[in-house]
Amino acid sequence: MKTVYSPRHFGHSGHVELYDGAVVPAFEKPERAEMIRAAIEARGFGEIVAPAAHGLDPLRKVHGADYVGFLGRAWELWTAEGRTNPALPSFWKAPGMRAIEPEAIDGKLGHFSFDAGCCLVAGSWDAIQASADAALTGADLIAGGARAAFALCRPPGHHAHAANMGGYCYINNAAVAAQAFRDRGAGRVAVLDVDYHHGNGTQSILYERPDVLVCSIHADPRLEYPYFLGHADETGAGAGEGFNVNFPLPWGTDFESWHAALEAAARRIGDYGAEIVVVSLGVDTYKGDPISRFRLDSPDYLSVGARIARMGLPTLFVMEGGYAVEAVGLNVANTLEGFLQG
Ligand code: SP5
Ligand code: ZN
Repeated sequence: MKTVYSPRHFGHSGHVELYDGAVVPAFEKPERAEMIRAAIEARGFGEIVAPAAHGLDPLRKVHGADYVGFLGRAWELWTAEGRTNPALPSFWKAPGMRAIEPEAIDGKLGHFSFDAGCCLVAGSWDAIQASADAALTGADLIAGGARAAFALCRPPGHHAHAANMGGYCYINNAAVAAQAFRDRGAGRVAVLDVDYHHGNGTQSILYERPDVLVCSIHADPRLEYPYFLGHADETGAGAGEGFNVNFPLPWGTDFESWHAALEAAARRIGDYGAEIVVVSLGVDTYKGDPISRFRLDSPDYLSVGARIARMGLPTLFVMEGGYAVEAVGLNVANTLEGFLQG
């Protein structure tokens, strides 16, 4: 299995988030991707290739053109006012206020975000584009006949909505890849999101579509981020009714309970008749994750990968979360090894 990786992710460094009432260095940091790359190299899974540039058109198929334009210009607009801090949003519209894009960058930052978990620094946009290109290059490999590919995306994507960044995510790499598969002729695509957090962006983008089934296993939004989406009764809308499946689980969930949800999701994807699966691979389900509360252990990820393999589908792994830096490489590599042996 090839891995698609770019060192351009390092451009997204020195960024911050609002956490426990303080502005702190983001848990989503460059060392994560480097630990994963090192673990993949050490296991010898296959070649590590650079992403090919796909331009912005594939991004604009799932995101608003105004939002993509904002991401491209935000740092320039922010620094034009003499600032050197990361461009972190802190003003949002409430229901009843008007969704008119402000001219001032401080207003734009709030208009195009839903939390203070995403900021932009000088190299963020370049890293964001490289991350999306990694997912698209992974999709190319599978379209070219590979059984599987691993897009080592950083920054991650599954929280990003069509026109809002949040939760460390800017461009929804999984949705971009799913759309790319559709555009290349796949009839039915599934997204399986195993990150600890609900894939609110992916769900939102694909909610009214029957051509992409979205299944997400995550901490219950009554308890956990992103709080405002990810309940079990969210099953899709319009033509997409029945094509969104959420598996919210309580804090403290162990591997046995978590795996039962994976089994149900895998069966649903099989029943759907998916031709390809995009796996939003977060390993923040790990017991040692600093911001999460599930209890999977490193060997469990071998079983996760093996169950994904048993779906028997061409599989694109897209990297999402996982913040226990010392274990993130091991946990991702175990997932991929379980898949390759499964
Ligand atoms: C891609 C991804 O995994 N994004 C996750 C973003 C999570 N941001 C909010 C985390 C909130 C953690 N709350 C812990 C409070 C106890 N100190
Ligand atoms: Zn997560």
